[in-house]
Amino acid sequence: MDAFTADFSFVSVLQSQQPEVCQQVSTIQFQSRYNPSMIRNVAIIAHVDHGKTTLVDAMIRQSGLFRENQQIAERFLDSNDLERERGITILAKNMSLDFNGVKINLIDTPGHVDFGGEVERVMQMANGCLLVVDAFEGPMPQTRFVLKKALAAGLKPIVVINKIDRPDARPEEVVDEVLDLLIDVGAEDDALEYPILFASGRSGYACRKLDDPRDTIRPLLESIVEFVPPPAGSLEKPGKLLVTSLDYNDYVGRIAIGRVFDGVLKQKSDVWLLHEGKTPRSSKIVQLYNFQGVRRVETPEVCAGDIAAVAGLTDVSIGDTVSVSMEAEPLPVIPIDQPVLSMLFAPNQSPLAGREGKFLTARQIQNRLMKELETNVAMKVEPTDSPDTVKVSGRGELHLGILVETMRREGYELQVSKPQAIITKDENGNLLEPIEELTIDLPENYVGAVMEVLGPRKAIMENSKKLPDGTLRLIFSAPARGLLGFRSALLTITNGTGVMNQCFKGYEPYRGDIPGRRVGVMVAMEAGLSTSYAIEMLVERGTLFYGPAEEIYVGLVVGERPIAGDMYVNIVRMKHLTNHRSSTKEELTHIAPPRRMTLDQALEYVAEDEWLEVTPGAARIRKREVDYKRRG
Ligand SMILES: Nc1nc2c(ncn2[C@@H]2O[C@H](COP(=O)(O)OP(=O)(O)OP(=O)(O)O)[C@@H](O)[C@H]2O)c(=O)[nH]1
Ligand SMILES: [Mg+2]
Repeated sequence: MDAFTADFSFVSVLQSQQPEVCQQVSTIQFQSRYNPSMIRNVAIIAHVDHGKTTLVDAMIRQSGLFRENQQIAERFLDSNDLERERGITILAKNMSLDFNGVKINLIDTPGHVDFGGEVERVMQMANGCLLVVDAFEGPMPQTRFVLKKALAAGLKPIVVINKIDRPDARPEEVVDEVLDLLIDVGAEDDALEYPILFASGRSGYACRKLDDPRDTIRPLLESIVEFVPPPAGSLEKPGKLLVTSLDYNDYVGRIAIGRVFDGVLKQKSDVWLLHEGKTPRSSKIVQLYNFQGVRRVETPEVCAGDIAAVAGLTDVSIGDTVSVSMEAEPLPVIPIDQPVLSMLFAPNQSPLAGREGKFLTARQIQNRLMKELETNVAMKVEPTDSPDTVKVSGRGELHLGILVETMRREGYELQVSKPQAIITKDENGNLLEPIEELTIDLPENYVGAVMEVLGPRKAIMENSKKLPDGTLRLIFSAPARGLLGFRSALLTITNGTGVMNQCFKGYEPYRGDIPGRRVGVMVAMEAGLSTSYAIEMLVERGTLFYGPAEEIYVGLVVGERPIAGDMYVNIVRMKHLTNHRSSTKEELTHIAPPRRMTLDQALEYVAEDEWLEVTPGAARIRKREVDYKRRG
């Protein structure tokens, strides 16, 4: 194991919150009890990839939490496998540091639009936020989204123009753009009072002016202490905590996390769970923790202002108030935006079902989904006409895709449908559909080709501008359903140079039919093992998804063809007369290898009359109904 993997596994342990293992690593002393005036709760918010996690990383490293010679993986906070593989944050995370006797609770949030629910959820833990903006890219759609959410939650931002080490950084212009954005979202009265800092999370420094020395992250920590208001709340009032996150642990079960708004919560004490419109439920705090660095540490009490984790509360959910008194009013909850895309989830019914998975039945799948709902607040699960099938709704392709990927890794097999935009009606019965703001940065010469693809998808160009490096930024409004699968189309059209971002804008009148994007597919009409003989004949008619000697069943989508319509093909055909099955790779060296789709690509590709079969090792697309008339 090299140093990197070693450290990563070590940090995974940290993140799985097993305090005993982590005890040795912290050199910093947290006080056992902080007065609310000595606490700052800060959410880090930004557009995807603008450097939130790296910045939090720098603050934690420089706060003396790790031994000096200790090697810690970059962005060690993005600790789950999918986060590391994709280089993005999926779940918001809590950690804290002690800066000159002030406890700073940091909440790292995901920047990808699909995980916006996570950002909304944790806003209520914070009293201020760092609005991080990339010094080259400037404010992006999600910057606006998270800023609006923060202002709505009453958080005043500290603006951090980040990545100023970038050779193409243009920090002064980006400051102006951020001020424009602040005015645009209605924060003009205070906009000029917000502190602005310049930083490079990766190089580990922050400064108030561009020509200040660039050697430490301290100015950022000082600004937090100075500018973020300490949490309100009185130590005298009865203890009250608002649950904003849930976590699990094999030893203690469900763990509720949130800020203590008033009073003191004590270990082993009896409490009430309150929720607007529900009768109070009596419960008990079995274990109590607060955050010290990247660890959760058991503590006899947590006081107003601090963030606590509580184990032992049966049936606690996000949005509940944990209260010492039954008579107290439940704390208000910020509403979460509605999902915009939905997909059907059912047990895998393919002929190859059950070969790889551990969990196969409708009941197992639905229980897993119910568990997901407890923490994934922006997700919904509803029954359908078929008892085996449920409709799962989320914020976007990635939100749903990550769930499917997580389930397959846990050993589930399932089949899912093409994601569909959730269409509603206004009071007059007119159809409304989710509309996204789409931003595309691309070299000028590809504009024509991109417009050609976006036209039929009912996108309307709203704005365009030239960026300092000569690329163009085009801003569209487009139906969410028209953008399904657009990301890969854009990459193909622009030879990988186009960058797109989308952000939910709102429900608007339905923009009319969008023609299917796929031309035609080849569908297997016989079951068996694919043969190189058949493949050799079929490659002339399109692109195949399977190579020789693979298991094929009737109805499996085995390739794509450039002509509209489904074509039923025999990919298991053997050479006549000799009846010789040739499946050796050598004979096929002159034939292009099959196109293998990742789960994400398959989710984009699957059509309405098909299922995507997902198992721990495979993602196969198949027709729901096999058209027997057209076979053979
Ligand atoms: N040049 C430069 N690159 C940086 C800096 N900070 C982060 N990056 C790079 O930017 C990319 C994104 O960094 P992250 O810290 O994961 O960004 P994030 O905002 O947490 O991303 P999400 O959580 O997925 O929204 C990584 O490739 C980092 O190495 C910086 O200060 N300078
Ligand atoms: Mg991150």
